[in-house]
Amino acid sequence: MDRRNETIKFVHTADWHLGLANLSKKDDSGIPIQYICVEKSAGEIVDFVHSNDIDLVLMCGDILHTRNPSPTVENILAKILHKLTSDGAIVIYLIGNHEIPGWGDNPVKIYDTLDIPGVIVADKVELHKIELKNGQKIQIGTIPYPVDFDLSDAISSFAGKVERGIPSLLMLHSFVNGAGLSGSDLKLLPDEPNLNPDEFDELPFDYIALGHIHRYQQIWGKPPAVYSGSIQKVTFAEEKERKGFVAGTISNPQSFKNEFNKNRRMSEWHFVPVESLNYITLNIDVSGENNPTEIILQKLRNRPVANSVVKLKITIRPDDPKISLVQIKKLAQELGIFVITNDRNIVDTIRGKIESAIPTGNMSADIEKYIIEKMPEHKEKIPEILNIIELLQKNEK
Ligand SMILES: [Mn+2]
Repeated sequence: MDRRNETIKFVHTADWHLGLANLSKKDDSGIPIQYICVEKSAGEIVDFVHSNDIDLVLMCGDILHTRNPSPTVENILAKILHKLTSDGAIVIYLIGNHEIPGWGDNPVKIYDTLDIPGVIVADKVELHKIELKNGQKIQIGTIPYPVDFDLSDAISSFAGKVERGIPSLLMLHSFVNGAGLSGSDLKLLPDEPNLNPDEFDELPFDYIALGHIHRYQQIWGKPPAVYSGSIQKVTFAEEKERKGFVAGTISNPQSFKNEFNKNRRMSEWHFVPVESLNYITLNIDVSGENNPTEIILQKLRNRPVANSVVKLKITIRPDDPKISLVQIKKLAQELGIFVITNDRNIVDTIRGKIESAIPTGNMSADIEKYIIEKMPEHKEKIPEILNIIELLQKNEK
């Protein structure tokens, strides 16, 4: 069937950070659990691409977490790209800051070298003219993360090149001022390359696909400029966020028989959520309780926390009975919780609470306790220090 005048269907995704493993949990074969989570979310995108007959997949950068991925990570990506393109969809893979090599080639350059059908690697400012599986033509401007060029210059370079009358998209990996950050974007540097959203105003594109910020949002209206956000939560700061991708269409103006927007095609899009690893913080106050471990176990049993990373924030007093981490970990395993933060954090959380417990009001006793816990190497100086405190207190009176 000739679909040249029909709607172009696209999927827009970014910031998979495949290869990030900041949790210690691994599967039985030793693969970090987060690789598997990304692969699962990507699998949802693959299913969507196949069941909706998608023409084009826009991957807007930082799909890989590092510029030198392990063979396992490379192979997971290869499997996904193979599936994405197996029904004729074209994938454009834009290079984000995490994929820029210090020297030499980027980690997906091999797809270019091997001329893998359906995969286009976009590692420079360029206008790609592409024919899609049904014969439709599309122009795609690509702006990778700006290391050695100016963003505004890159954007304005397309002005004279984009042909009116052919659908056009822009892909960009960078920070746009005013974007709402995701909990995992909080480490962005203040001197991050950026541009103002009004620089998009009236650009000759039907849709601007953005990557870099991990939160789904529209940042400009004419043409629409949208961040798809990331597909997996990676921090507790993202507890309440939704992760997913964007699915959209660009309609040929011929299918609009009215005067509306004659010069511009009509683009529509919506957010498609995917399943993400959950991050959950449980605040549990066991101060003054006789059996704090049982209270914590009960709280865990009562919450639907499977497929989650759970952080326990426990409030406990120094004289309360000790908490059994062994029992907590055993239950966590039974419940299918991936990790209870990492070992050290939970110990620190508990110990931290003990250390910062309300002072007794007896300065000498508090200082003695502090030195024993925090500065054991100065333990033998305690009598001397306490003497000085006593003298000072006397002088005060
Ligand atoms: Mn990025």
